[in-house]
Amino acid sequence: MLPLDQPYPEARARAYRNAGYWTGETFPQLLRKWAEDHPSHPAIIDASGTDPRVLTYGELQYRAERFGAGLLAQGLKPGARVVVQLPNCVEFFVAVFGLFAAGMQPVFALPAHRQTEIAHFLTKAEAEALIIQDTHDGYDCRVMAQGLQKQCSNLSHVFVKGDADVFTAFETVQAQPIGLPADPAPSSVAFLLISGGSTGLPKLIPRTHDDYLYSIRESARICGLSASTRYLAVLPVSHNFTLSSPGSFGTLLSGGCVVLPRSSSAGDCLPLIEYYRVTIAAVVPPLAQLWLNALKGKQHDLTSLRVLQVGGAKLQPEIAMQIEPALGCRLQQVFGMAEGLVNYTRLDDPEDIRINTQGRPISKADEVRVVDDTGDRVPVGLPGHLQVRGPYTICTYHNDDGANARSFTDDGFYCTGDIVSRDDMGNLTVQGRAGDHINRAGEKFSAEEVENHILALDRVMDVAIVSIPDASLGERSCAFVEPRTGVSIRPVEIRKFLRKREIAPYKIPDEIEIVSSLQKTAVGKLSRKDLRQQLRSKHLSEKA
Ligand code: J2J
Repeated sequence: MLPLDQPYPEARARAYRNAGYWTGETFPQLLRKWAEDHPSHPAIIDASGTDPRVLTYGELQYRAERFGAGLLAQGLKPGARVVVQLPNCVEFFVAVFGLFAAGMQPVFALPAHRQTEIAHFLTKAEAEALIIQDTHDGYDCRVMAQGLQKQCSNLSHVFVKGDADVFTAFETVQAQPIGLPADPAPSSVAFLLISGGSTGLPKLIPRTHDDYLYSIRESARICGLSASTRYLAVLPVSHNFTLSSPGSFGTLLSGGCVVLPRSSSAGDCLPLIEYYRVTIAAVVPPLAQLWLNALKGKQHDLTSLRVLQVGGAKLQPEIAMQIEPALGCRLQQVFGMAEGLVNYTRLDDPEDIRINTQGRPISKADEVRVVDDTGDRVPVGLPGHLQVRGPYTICTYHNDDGANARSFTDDGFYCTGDIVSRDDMGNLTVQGRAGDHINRAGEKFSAEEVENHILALDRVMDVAIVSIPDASLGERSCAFVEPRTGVSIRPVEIRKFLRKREIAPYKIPDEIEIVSSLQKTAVGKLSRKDLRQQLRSKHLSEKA
């Protein structure tokens, strides 16, 4: 098995330790400490089902360690990697902290992922186990797991929350917490996150206890978290934003309480804010807009809410402006990435900064540079490629030489793919993306990944996928499809084919245009990037 590693150069690692950024703590150790410090304080309120379930810190430790011991009793060994695909529920936290206690590494999949993506994660991570819910949003994850067992020879264990059918029921994975391994090294990899994907398939992001805990600790401080924090986890709990900015982990680290709603809708979330006196919530821009609309004419007591964080995609200033008056709380913009760097507008920043920028980095040790195409720095205020190196930004993806060669500079900076400008205070404003990736309401995927799926259709000669600005989603995707000579194909057939290929539904193109020739639809012989650019412009001018 390829070892999991995040090789920060020795000199930088030493500097981060000496500066007190990396404290040597680890997740399993912290869970024990939290449970000792405030055992009966609620850690999680799960309001996703019919009856709310409350888990105290003591119970979280108890259940997590028993679950971890249960995994060992099932024959899994410390060091095993386990893909976790659970919606927002108590079991997510039991599973993840249980895996930490058993010395195993979770791989965080999103609920929207389907068999194709999960197979890719299982294979790339060499994972032996999968933790799922029985069904989610009408999709039967057990059927997916059966397919995965045939597809991935390394998958030996499937644990199911709910009706387990032929698999092992999550609730039965329990044992006396004896024989749990010693705490891991703080510099070791705690888990793998999934990249949004700029080219090709999603990549695996190894994060260490040291680096992740630093980013969470500082995020919690920047966002003013304390033991009285009630954090509403609106977006999927396994996404980096919801985990760590400051997210559920930041809330637990502060002794606060995480509230889990049934869905992200205003109808589910606004009453929960009122009922549980939620103090902070995090959403993507399209959701902020939906909440604003839902608030019109409706009375909700949102006086407990201190901060609404908006991130994951660009928040337009016109929407940003409406948030504070409508919700009666502070707007905080968050521009982050699973690879590391997270920027926040600070709660006491002037209004102009809060509305018009995506904030500045967490740490003064974040080395941020904005460069032109040749790698030279651009002057303050001008747009350029964002590159970063620092105490919680990765130096490598797992098991992906191609991506590693593309994504890091010789001096170890991560090339984010974002085009930003920076003001003289260090605040960043996101101007766009250099690569061809689509950010659809905060859910990202690469054009190339979906193009490759469409190219698998016999009747397709060529295809290009582009992002189109969309009033409610931020961006939507449009596929230009060129059929082979003498055959025809209809958009509905392409959609059906893609659904059969078991990919996350948000990757299925919102629009499909059949064209006779891609190169003629654009003009001249073009690079892929320029072709996409021309198609996008043409589409926009036609619609206008
Ligand atoms: C514009 N683009 C943004 C923003 C992310 C906190 C918040 C978000 C993420 C996240 C995260 C943006 N304005 N405010 O991990 O900890 C786009 C950029 C970025 C990519 C990363 C966190 N916030 N983006 O969204 O790994 O293009 O992380 O490079 O999913 O989302 O996506 P992801």
